[in-house]
This record gives sequence, C-alpha cells and structure tokens, in this order.
Amino acid sequence: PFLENVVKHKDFRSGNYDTSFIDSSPELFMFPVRKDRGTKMLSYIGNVTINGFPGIERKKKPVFDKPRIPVTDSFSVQSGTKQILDERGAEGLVKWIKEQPEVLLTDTTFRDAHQSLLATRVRTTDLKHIAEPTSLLLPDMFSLEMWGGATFDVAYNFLKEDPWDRLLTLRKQIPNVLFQMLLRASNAVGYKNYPDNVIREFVEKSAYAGIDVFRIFDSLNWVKGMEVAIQAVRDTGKIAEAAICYTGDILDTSRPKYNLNYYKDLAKELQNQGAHILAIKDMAGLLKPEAAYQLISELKETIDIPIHLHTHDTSGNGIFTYAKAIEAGVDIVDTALSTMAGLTSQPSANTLYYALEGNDRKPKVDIKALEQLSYYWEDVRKYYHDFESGMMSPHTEVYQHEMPGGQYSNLQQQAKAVGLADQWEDVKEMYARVNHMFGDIVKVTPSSKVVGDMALYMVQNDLTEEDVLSKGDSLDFPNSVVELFEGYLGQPVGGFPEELQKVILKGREPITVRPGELLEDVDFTALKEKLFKELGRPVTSFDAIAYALYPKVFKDYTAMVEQFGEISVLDTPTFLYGMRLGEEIEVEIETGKTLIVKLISIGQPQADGTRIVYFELNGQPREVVIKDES
Ligand code: 3PY
Ligand code: ZN
Repeated sequence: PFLENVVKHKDFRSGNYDTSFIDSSPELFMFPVRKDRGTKMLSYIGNVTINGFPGIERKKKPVFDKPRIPVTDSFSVQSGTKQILDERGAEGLVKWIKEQPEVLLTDTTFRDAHQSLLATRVRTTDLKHIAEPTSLLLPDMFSLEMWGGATFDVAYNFLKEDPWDRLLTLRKQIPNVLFQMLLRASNAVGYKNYPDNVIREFVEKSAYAGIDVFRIFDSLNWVKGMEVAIQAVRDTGKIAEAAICYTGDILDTSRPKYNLNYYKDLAKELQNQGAHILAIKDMAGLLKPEAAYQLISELKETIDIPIHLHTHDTSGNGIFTYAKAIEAGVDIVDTALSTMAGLTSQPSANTLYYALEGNDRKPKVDIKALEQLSYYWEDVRKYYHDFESGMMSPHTEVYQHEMPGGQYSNLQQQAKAVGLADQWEDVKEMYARVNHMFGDIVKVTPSSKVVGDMALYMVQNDLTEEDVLSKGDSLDFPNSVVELFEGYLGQPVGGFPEELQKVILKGREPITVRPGELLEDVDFTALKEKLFKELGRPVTSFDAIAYALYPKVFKDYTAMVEQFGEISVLDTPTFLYGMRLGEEIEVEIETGKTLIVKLISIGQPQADGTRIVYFELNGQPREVVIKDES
C-alpha cells in the first residue's frame, strides 16, 4: 500500500517530491494497516446525520434539485489568456491587455463571490462539476479568481479538504483561462506575517500548481510589506498584480487621509516595485461612481500598466461604478455570475453585459453562457443556505461601517459563535467606532479581522472607547489587536494613535521594521521530516507549506482524514446534512470505484450516549457506533 500511495500521489507523479529521506529511513514506511475506507466514510455520514454540521441548524436533510449543468457537447476548448501568458510571457500578456478595446472580465464565482456570500464554504466537488463547462463556455474571460484569500484555511478547517487538490484538479479541467488568486502579501493566505522564505515557497508552489495571476495586497497598504511577494511572483514568470486597497472616499474633502494624491503616489510606487498590473481593490465597495471615474482617469495619466478594478456590490452601486470606471478606461473588472453576484459579492457579469449594450467597450462574452452557468450556481447555492448572511437588499450602511464584503458573513458567523447573534447591529456600529479609534486604518484581511475582533471584544464586555483608554491596564485585549499595535502586521498610513498604542502594549516597544526581517526562515527539510514522522505518510511540499502557515489547522485536518477518510468525495448535501432514513447515495471514491450507501435505521441512544447506525454498503449490512452529542 505504501508504494501505491506514493506513486499515486500527485506530487510524486510530477517529480516534485523529494524522496531523499525516504531512501535513508525505510523503516518509517511501515504503515499501520489502513482502516477500511467504507467504514470510515459511514462513520462520517452517521456522525453528521446525528450530530449535524457546525454552523448549520440541526434539521432533516432537505431534498435538493440536481444542479443544472449546461450541455456543452458541441463545444471544444478554445485557447485563451492562459495560452497568451504561456506563449508570450508576462510582458506579452500585459501588451495584449493594453491592445484590447473591450473591457476584460475576471470571474470571481469560484472565490470571492462565495467567500462574500457563503462564508467561503463552497466545496471543491461543486467547483469540479462546473469546471469543464466553464472552460468551454467562457474562453474569453481574462481570468478566473479561484483560490487564495480565505479559501485556503477554510478548506482545511471547515470543508476538511485539501486546497492544493482543488487547484491541481481545476487546473487540469480548465486549461485555457488564467487562474488568479488573492495573496495577502507577507500574510500569504493567513492572518499574520510569515517569514520571507515561507512567502517565497508559497508563491513558487502556487505558481507550479497552476496560479498565473497573483493579486498581492498589504492590509495596511504598506508597500514595504509587499516587496517580497511581488519579487517572488516576478521570479516565477507569472503576473504580479499589485493592489491598492481602496478605503475612505476621495470625494469627501473632510477626510483627506485617503485622497486622490495618496492613491496616485501608491500606484506609482507599486509600478516601480515591478507590478505588471495595478489592482484597485475596493474590498468593501466604497468606491462611488464619480470617485471611480476620477480615480481611474487620474491613474491612467499616472502609470503605464493596465488597471484591474475589484469592487463589492454591497451598496447596490456596483454596476454604476463599473460603468464610470469603464468610461475612464479601466482595463479589467471583476464580476461574478449573476446568481452568485450582488450584495456583498461582486457585481453581476450578466448585468454588466446588458448595461454596456451599445457601448464600444462592451465585454466579449457569450451572454447565453453566462445565463446557463448561472443556473448551475442558483441550484448549488441552495446547499449552502445556512451560511448566507441574511442580507436581502442593497445595504448603503456599508459607507458607514466600511466592512469588506468578504468579512461580512464571516464576522457574522464569529458573532454567532460567541453568542452575539442578537447584537449584530451593535457589532457593526462598533466596527466603525473601532476603526476611528485605531486612527482610520485600511480594513482588509487581516487588519479588518483585528477591527472585527476588537469590535466583538468591546460589545461582549460592554466597553466604550473611553473605557479602553482608562481601564486598559486591566483589560486582556485580543491577541490580534496586540500584534497589530506591536507592528507585526506592518505600519499603517500616518502611524498608530500613540496613547492607544501605549495602553494596548502595556509598556512593550513596538517594532517599526518589516516583520519579515525579524522572523527566522522556516527549515522546510526539517519540517518535512518532523511531519513525516508525525503523520506516518509521505509529506509533500504542499503539506509542508500548509503546516508552516497553519500548524494546528493542518494537523486537525490530517487527524480528521485519519478518522473519516477522504470525505471530499461526498456530495455536498450528504457532507452537510448526512442522510435521510431509507435514502441511497452513490459515492465515487476514485475514478471507476463507486460505493452505494443506504441508511437503514438509527438505534436509540445507549447508556453510554452512543447510537448504532445501520447502513448497507454495496448491499452488505454495516453498522457504525456514533456518539450522540446532543
Ligand atoms: C481576503 O483577504 O480574503 C479578502 O477577500 C480581502 O478582501
Ligand atoms: Zn473582494
């Protein structure tokens, strides 16, 4: 079985697997006999049937319609932007972008749309089923944003699947359109700064696994914090899309901190740092239409590289903002398929198509294709209903609280988890007050999470801004807050408010240098060896990076796989709700190998709190014992 494992492993097959220590320590390959895969899977299904899924209200599994997949028999794969990059290189692609008269589109359905609407919970299996139709139907997209941001940790943590598998699998299915990811510069796909060599290793392996365009941002717009990531991306030959995070309002002259000149200077700096494309990352959807016109027009005069605009439709002004930006010459905009668009997500591609009817810059895209793909997402979205934020209509309050679209549903889940579901309005208001207290900072992951943590902390403990200053000595601030004020996320525009910083640091000195300069490199060889011993299985470079970024999350994930096997193969309704009595499902555990599972009955709780769950597996009776947590 060992040989089978290793040989089948993606990394081994691709020659990326360093076997040197296997060769020197063969005894480490004596694996325990694998517990039967079928039983492990039944344990998972039994468990979720009885105990439910975290974040989902306990209820009987609903009946869902089978998602509508477009018929694409008459289509063949057309070459797209991926081939342009591969054949002409980064500079060639940039030249091509500049030559396009139409506005180009990035589709965010696979990443930001569900991060912003469904707390990032969309599973790989649901992406896999629509990947080929997407490739066939949307060959003219500039890129698909499909990785990074919160998708990395949420995959391990909540979906119990490997995010690298998502990337590798989708890459095979979509060979023609650029893959784009969101990279939090020195924070990689995490919530804190990592050593420089972790950033380099992460970028290199992400590029190797299939990412072409890296949107790189710093959560405080601190360019120094972006240098390592930009250079690492350039070194791979891929596209470094450096982002300005848009905050405040350039039209509001009473708040000059983030004015037009601030953004122009930042754009010039990023171009000088080697950005191939400039992104305007309007993570909360604060860029009003007229502001978009002014900002893009001025930036077009200021820099030579293409401009890619990202917004969230929270206020309902998204399409208007894009129309004005397109008029001002923006090169690329981010949209989502209509049924995954709007509200805290991106504006709808379908809507933008019609909004630009009669306009010279109308995007080159097949509207029928957009509609057909939207049907699929309309169906799949229902699986994840419990993760919706409950926002039903445009929400102009965002101009006050300034919360990023990707944070809204997540912070709401966090608030629920600490018992503040009923005080959600207070949390939002406190979020704005905390921003003020912190000196009006850029709020995007992870700085936005710090603001969110502080807001939750203050609401939970019934604290005002004055309380924080006067009672600070006796308050135990959230770790993330302390780290921000210590300088471990970098330096905010205009510095930290000094009095608050003193209170929070309780006498400790903050740092002012780039945190990466102080953090020691990770020894990946030693780390792999340690992991290998702990896991008792081959360790890939991908595993090693995941462990370097998220040691506990990764270990919990591997323990879960040990207990329940690869549950990523389950369909989403079963993964989230388990099974109904008498229901029969098919599970393809690997190509050509299908298990048929039927739930027969669930026994009464026994004295020790367990229940026996009776299944049929491929027609044979099987029972599993499950602890009833209720
Ligand atoms: C992320 O970093 O995950 C974001 O989406 C920020 O907007
Ligand atoms: Zn976003």
